[in-house]
Amino acid sequence: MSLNNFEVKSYPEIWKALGVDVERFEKMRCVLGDIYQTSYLSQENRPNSMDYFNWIMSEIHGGRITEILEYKKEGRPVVGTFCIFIPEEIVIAVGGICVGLCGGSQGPVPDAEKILPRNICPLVKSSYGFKIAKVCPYFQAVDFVYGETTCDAKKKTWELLDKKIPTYVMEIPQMKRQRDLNLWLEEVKDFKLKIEKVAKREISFDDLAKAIKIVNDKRKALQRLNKLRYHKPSPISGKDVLLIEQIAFFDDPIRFTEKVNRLCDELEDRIEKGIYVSSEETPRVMISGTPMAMPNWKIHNIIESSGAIVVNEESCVGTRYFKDIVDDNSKTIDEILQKLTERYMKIDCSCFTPNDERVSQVLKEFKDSQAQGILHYSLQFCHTYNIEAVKIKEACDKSNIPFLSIESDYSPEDIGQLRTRIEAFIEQIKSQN
Ligand code: BJ8
Repeated sequence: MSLNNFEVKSYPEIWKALGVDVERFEKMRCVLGDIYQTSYLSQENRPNSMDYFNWIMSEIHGGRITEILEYKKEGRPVVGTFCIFIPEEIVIAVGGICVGLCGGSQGPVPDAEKILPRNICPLVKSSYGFKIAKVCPYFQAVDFVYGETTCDAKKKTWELLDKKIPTYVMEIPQMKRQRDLNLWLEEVKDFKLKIEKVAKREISFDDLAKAIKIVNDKRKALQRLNKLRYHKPSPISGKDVLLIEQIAFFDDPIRFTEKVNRLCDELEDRIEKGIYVSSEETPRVMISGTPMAMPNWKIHNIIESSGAIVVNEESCVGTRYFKDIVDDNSKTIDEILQKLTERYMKIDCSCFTPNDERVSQVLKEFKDSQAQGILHYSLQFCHTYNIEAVKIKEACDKSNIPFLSIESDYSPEDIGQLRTRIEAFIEQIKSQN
């Protein structure tokens, strides 16, 4: 796709039927198209298989929405989520669709700030703002949403969101003792009952086993992609991998897996032929911290336009989403639910205390990705990640790993200041290697 012919396509009729504020959304669509064009299509030497993901972006507000509306007509539930703790396998098991609704854009934040306090996480404000301003076709298309009790900003916002769209909440334990695992298993079972009730059908052993395979395959494809980008020099940019990790939250899982695997085949071929997007000398940065929901490409844009490359995202839009798969060796539905629960309890979100496994995981991924420095990214006012950055820094200091901690929101105001700090960090990496 060339630099000049990209646009996020317009579907005013569909949006109108969904109750979207069409006039305002039309402007947001154009802005997204422009940002995508300058951030993504200006990259040189992209793999050809990125064409599929360009196409997904051009159809992000139409093609996928049309598919989702078709599923709805067939009575398949469409569930909006905000956290990788919501077990999508159970939604897929009833033939439903899971759509990640985390907001990554500044656009609707002022709408949210008319109601919510200003000093809370931008992800929560953006997500809530999208709903109250009616500027997200996905939010308008879902039947209901499932929140969770991970952080205070989210769990209290669900109470307000429930007035706009039915909002159910899963209780996520804050520790990982046996009694917490028991509680989580009960929550997973309740989630299954709720989804069955909405879909008006029971989930069989085969349904769940099939869904687990679909999601395991998706996570395995993402693992494969991540392993390939770890190659030094990298055959694909960090920005492109971030985009794919973001698309994983709303694309059809089977098609997505096939396209990611096709891209991986191409990357293997590139590595064999010595085709890369960076050189041996390009500084390699790993990002660790809070999720970057689409279109939050700010940090990647700065790093990759400053002569470095991002080689890993230790994040929920990143490895935390796909590093673990469900053990598929079960004989009964109870056993599957137990294994599913165990898999989800491996998520090392900073909402847990203690959460020392995350520190080890960060160090492991740093080594695996052949990174040369860690940039800890925390969304503004995310207390748990901000505080946990202290422990990550201690571990980096001990191992002599260049470390930079950044706290930012979605506004473009801090870009200049961030660029100065990131460029200095890249210089530090260069001087230490
Ligand atoms: S498992 S990281 S997706 S909760 S909203 S905690 S950034 S203050 S997103 Fe998350 Fe699930 Fe954990 Fe992952 Fe902080 Fe903002 Fe809260 Fe956030």
